[in-house]
Amino acid sequence: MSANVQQAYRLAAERYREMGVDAGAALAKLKTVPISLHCWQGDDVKGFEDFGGELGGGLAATGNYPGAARTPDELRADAAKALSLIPGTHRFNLHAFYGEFKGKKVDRDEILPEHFAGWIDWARSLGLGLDFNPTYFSHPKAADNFTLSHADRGIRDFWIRHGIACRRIAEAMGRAVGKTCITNFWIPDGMKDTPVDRRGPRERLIQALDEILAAPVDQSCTRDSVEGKLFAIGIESYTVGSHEFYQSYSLARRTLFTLDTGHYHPTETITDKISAILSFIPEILLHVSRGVRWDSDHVVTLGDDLGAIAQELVRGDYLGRTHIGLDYFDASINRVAAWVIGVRNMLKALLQAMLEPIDRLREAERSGDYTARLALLEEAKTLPFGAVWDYYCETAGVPVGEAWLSEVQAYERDVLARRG
Ligand code: RNT
Ligand code: ZN
Repeated sequence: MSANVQQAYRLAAERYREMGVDAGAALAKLKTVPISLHCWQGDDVKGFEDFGGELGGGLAATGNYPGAARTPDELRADAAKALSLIPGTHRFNLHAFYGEFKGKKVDRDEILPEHFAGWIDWARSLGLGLDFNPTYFSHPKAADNFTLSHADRGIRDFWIRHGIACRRIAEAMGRAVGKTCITNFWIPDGMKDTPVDRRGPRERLIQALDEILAAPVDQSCTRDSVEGKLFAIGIESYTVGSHEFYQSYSLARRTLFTLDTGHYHPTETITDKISAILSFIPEILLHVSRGVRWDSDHVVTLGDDLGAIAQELVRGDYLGRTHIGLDYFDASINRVAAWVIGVRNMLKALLQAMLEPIDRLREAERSGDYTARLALLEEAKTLPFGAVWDYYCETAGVPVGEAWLSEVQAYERDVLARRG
């Protein structure tokens, strides 16, 4: 272990002790928090269906950085590289169209656990939990941006069968890896221009979801979550599965509820929603993303928005009830780096929150001393958090500071650059 890292940590821990904070306890806690790494950053949300068309559902991955994964083996290798540069034990989040179909046309309503056997073996070999997402976009039957709420019964039924197939796969995944797999439902359904019937699609969506959830699965292996959204490109005026729709649905049907940080008005953050929702819904799923001007899904950076989310989770003692996943796709930079930067930032934000002088802050607030609360919050920002983070990386056996970048650069040279 580097003497500098160790010495800096010793001094930092001392400084934190003066503030009433136990740095060692924070690190022990951080170690227990898994982040779900989203498969779709590795290939710009393309998936592995051989009949897959363009990225649909109003999603857009922009940029043409070379080296995107083209096969499941490449995606696994890239993700494993990223995970080797991130401290802790994490999870991997798959979309249904990332199955291994071996050149066969297996339609979305025909997918089976066997198409994910390669992923399950890989996850087991790395000790990863798995999460899952039905894919309701990039498909001819989703071309008009209606799926589960489609007016056509046949199309609706097709997507209902897809949802059921996905829950069975998630169940198999959860059972095989021994960690509950969260199945996240997001559908693109909505309209470019103002509809005259907002009610019909919502009623159909409720019915379709109810039919999907009626299929029995072992809840210890998989749990369901529903993700609301404000709008997408080409779906600007009406989203059937809005925030209010799914918040109500999850409360009524006892599913989890997914908050994606990019799915609100540009100045609206999810910080205040966490404690409000967790007052009534037992567990939430986060899609941590970064919208720049719109739901642009930029790589997550360590800023105020991320910090505030982490603080809410830590201060409210919500980590045990929150599944943290990332959701962005930047095709303009090295995709392995995009993963590493985002997960390391999520962990840094959590660590920073765990290192807050929370007892003193609470005491200041309780006694009405808001001057001290503000002063302490601001002083806490310059406490030597970086030394604690470096020490955590070093003890976890991953690169300290920017040292991970040269590993990604070497991987780009030796592996990514050789892809056609
Ligand atoms: C779309 C949702 C959804 C997707 C992924 C690919 O706006 O955020 O979660 O990003 O399922
Ligand atoms: Zn999302």
